Amino acid sequence: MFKRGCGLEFLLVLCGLELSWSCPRHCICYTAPNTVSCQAHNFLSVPEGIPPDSERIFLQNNKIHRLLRGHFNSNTVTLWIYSNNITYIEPSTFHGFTRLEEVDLGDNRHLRSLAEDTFHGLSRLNTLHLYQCGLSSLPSNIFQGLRNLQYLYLQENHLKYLQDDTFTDLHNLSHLFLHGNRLWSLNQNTFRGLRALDRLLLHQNQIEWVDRLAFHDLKRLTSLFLFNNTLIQLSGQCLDVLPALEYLRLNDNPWSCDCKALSLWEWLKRFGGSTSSVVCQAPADLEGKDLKELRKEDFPNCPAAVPNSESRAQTNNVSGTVNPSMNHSVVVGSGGQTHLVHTSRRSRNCTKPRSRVSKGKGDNEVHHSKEVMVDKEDASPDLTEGGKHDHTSPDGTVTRRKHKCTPRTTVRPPSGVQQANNRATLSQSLLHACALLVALITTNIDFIFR
Ligand SMILES: *[C@@H]1O[C@H](CO)[C@@H](O)[C@H](O)[C@H]1NC(C)=O
Ligand SMILES: *[C@@H]1O[C@H](CO)[C@@H](O)[C@H](O)[C@H]1NC(C)=O
Ligand SMILES: *[C@@H]1O[C@H](CO)[C@@H](O)[C@H](O)[C@H]1NC(C)=O
Ligand SMILES: *[C@@H]1O[C@H](CO)[C@@H](O)[C@H](O)[C@H]1NC(C)=O
Ligand SMILES: *[C@@H]1O[C@H](CO)[C@@H](O)[C@H](O)[C@H]1NC(C)=O
Ligand SMILES: CC(=O)N[C@H]1CO[C@H](CO)[C@@H](O)[C@@H]1O
Repeated sequence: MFKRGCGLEFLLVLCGLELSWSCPRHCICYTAPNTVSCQAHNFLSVPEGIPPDSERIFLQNNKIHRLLRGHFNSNTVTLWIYSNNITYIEPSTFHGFTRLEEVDLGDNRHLRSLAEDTFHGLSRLNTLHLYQCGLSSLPSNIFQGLRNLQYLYLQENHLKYLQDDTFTDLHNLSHLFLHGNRLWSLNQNTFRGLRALDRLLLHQNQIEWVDRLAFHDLKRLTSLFLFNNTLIQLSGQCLDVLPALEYLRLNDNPWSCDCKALSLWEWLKRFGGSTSSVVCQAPADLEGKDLKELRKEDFPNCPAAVPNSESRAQTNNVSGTVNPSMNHSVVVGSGGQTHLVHTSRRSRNCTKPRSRVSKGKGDNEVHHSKEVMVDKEDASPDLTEGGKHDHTSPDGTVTRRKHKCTPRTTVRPPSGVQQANNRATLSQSLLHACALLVALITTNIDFIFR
């Protein structure tokens, strides 16, 4: 009798575990790891009844409007909620979520702004997707304390300006995607602290201003994309501080190949990695030529070498002694917009404000049609995680898989879905098997114990 009771209880517990695992309506839940999958079901809000022990929550491709405290549980490790219509995230939504590793909030175009402390305390956060969120600015401490963050996706927002030290705590950051924004300047401390950064994508912005020290902490940077900006000039000294650089894209900028281009020309001669074309837009006699193909004779009457020692001294000095109350002067940008520029900073730029060049406006068209092909190539580089090792062939040429970098509006197949369906049917058949077994045992019990 004892034996019989024990066996039954065991079976019931086994079956009961599967039964009691609640799951929100229209969602699929499964275990190992505990997952709730509610994607693409026109949810207008986060469904109720998400089991508190859920580790992975998939809510992408719905129409969710708001994220509030209490919607999720601090056991969450992975949260995908991209391609919804989130307009508001309560600042405390993720507070105390110390297990959270990946958050995908991308493609929520009406989000527009985030509170400074939204991500505070997420010490395990590894990947943060904020692409296509309509962000026009970032609060200054928004990434504070995210020491484990490796992938930060901020592309295709409306960012005009990045405050100094925005990324300063991100000592582990490997990928920073900022392309397709409206950035026009990179300052001395814009990227301070990014000592592990491997890829910095800044293409398709309006960058015309790069501080000479803008890249000074990026000792491990291998890829720098600056194509399709409004750069007229970039001093070789800006790039000298990048010892690990392998891939540089500078095409589709209105380069001026006068004496100011000499230091870049010299840098390109020394550089052993892969570069794009650098097509000159000015002066008239060099228009359409690639800076890389020019010879020394193409820079007649230019002051001998780059004033390297002079600028380095200046550099060292400036980095320690920036006067915050310095003079301002107004620089009128190409689009007629005015920018405030610190006068003292001008002496250590790597670039030249666009307004300084008086000619070459009409040359834009020629330049564009010439470079369109290159740009198309560059528009979809293979730069996703793990791409690092498969986009360089032994001879050093770069091969690219197309569309790897396009935003995930068409979604990666959530790794759980297939499994989810299998699991659902599996647990059902398991339930049937259990019922059958229990029935069998109870009906034949006398026979068994006879
Ligand atoms: C998304 O939200 C915004 C702001 O509330 C609204 O104007 C827009 O119509 C919504 N879009 C969809 C597709 O629901
Ligand atoms: C940074 O990344 C490495 C692995 O790349 C990891 O071992 C380390 O724990 C991470 N976090 C910090 C704070 O360095
Ligand atoms: C350059 O970027 C802008 C957006 O900043 C885009 O509209 C334009 O098509 C791009 N130009 C090329 C040649 O790709
Ligand atoms: C810094 O600049 C001052 C003059 O402004 C100069 O006397 C000094 O030698 C400079 N220091 C360095 C390290 O270049
Ligand atoms: C600003 O510049 C002007 C002219 O260059 C100068 O006379 C003035 O002293 C400067 N002001 C400050 C605060 O540096
Ligand atoms: C080093 C360098 O290129 N400095 C330039 C910064 O910009 C000003 C004009 O705004 C130039 O005169 C400097 O030569």
